[in-house]
Amino acid sequence: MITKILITGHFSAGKTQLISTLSRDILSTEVKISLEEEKKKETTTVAMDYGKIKTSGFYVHLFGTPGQERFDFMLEILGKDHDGAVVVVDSADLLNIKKSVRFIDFLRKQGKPFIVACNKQDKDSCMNPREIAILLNLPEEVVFPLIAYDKHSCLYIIDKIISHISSSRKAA
Ligand SMILES: Nc1nc2c(ncn2[C@@H]2O[C@H](COP(=O)(O)OP(=O)(O)O)[C@@H](O)[C@H]2O)c(=O)[nH]1
Ligand SMILES: [Mg+2]
Repeated sequence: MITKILITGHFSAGKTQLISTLSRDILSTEVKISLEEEKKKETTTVAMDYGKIKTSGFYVHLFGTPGQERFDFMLEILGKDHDGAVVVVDSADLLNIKKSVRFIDFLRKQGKPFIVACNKQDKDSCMNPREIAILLNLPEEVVFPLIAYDKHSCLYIIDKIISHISSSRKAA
């Protein structure tokens, strides 16, 4: 069984990091960015990230979107016919968490299963998944911790979205 998973969320949440930690053969469209954004990092995704992994018998295709509103046309394109999505948030950045609401709204409209991955849990200043679930008004069952630098942590997130997809299909 082949599964297509959308990796989305606001700029600098860690979407590209998640895909590149999981997949050795990542296709990425990173370019140098604007002066304002450069305060956060040097490059950004302008079209998409793509990676493929095999886990628990599934081939999983990961499609990462850009995070800024000016690239929303890519979200519309990549957001078509996926099986489920992971919204990555920067748990150490309240504004980033709040900006993830528009991705959640987008996914809700599509009626597809999604989870939230609370990235950068290695940072002292981060909020925990429970706090983030409350802030985003989501059930705790769909909000999970992530350290995108760590492969096991990334695989845990993929396991969670796959089981969420499976249970949504059973319920349908
Ligand atoms: N401390 C910490 N930094 C992270 C983690 N994941 C990503 N980053 C950093 O956060 C920044 C944004 O990551 P990136 O994957 O480019 O974000 P994207 O815009 O969502 O694709 C980069 O500087 C990463 O090195 C993490 O788990 N912990
Ligand atoms: Mg990126």
